[in-house]
Amino acid sequence: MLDEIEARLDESYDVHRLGLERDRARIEAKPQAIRAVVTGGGTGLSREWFDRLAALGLVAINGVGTDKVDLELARSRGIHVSTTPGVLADDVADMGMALILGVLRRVTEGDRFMRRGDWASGGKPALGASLKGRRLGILGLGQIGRALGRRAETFGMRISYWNRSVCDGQEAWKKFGSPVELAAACDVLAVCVAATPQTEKIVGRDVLAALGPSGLLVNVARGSVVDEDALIAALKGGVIAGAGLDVFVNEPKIRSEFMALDNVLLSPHQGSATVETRRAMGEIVLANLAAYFAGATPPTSVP
Ligand code: 8YV
Repeated sequence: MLDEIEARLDESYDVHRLGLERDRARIEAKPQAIRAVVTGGGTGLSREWFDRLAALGLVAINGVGTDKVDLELARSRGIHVSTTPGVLADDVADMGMALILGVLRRVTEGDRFMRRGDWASGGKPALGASLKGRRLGILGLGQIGRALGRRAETFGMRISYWNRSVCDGQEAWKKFGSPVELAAACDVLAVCVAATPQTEKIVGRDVLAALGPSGLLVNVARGSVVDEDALIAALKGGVIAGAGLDVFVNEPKIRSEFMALDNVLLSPHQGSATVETRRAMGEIVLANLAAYFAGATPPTSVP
């Protein structure tokens, strides 16, 4: 969260930050005093904390993902869960484009090449690959998937998608019946699907094999929707050509194998991490807290 949002939290509330040693001790000494929790989409709130916070009435997520919060448990205790919808899809889609461009045009590789002094000493940088004419498959056509498709179209990419439910108004893009069929028909597979029990490891060995040895995987959704064992094996064994990843299963302590792979562009979960979007997200978090503490329903609580 932006400092300015943190400061506004401090102006209105008695805030205890779990990451600060002294605050943590205060929370642990009197957990029943905590009435609302602000957390990240990738962090959520563990079952253990739910159990300890007896007076909890709101979990305000600074993000759109609810996969790290037990919604059933919240519902059974009458606890509101709010998110920050409608403000972050464009930036996450931009990150998707950044990863596609970064890998296909070898941006970080070129940066490393120059810093090593290889250019100056007569080395030849490797050629990249054009976006124009390449087939982009979008797995999950929600707001982020659509925003990515629109962007990629202007780069000359050919768009197709898979989505669990019917998507109206998307007739121009070809829809495939399964993730495997989509992967087999595209060069770049972009994962934009929400993390649910149904989408866990939806990108597994079969999808990666279908994507093929010149295929590229991009993930701006959640680590859990990709089988990381299968992905690491595919990247090592040439089953796919490369990957651009903004999300991982065990953030921030990601699998060390990723660091050793040259054909992967790694990003530390930065999809929504711009000043503008984090400001907009922060405003929504503040609005949800204000409503809850005024005795009203938080405006963007999950139904
Ligand atoms: C944030 C996210 O990076 O929206 C989400 O679910 O994961 C991201 O937008 C995260 O919530 C940080 O607070």
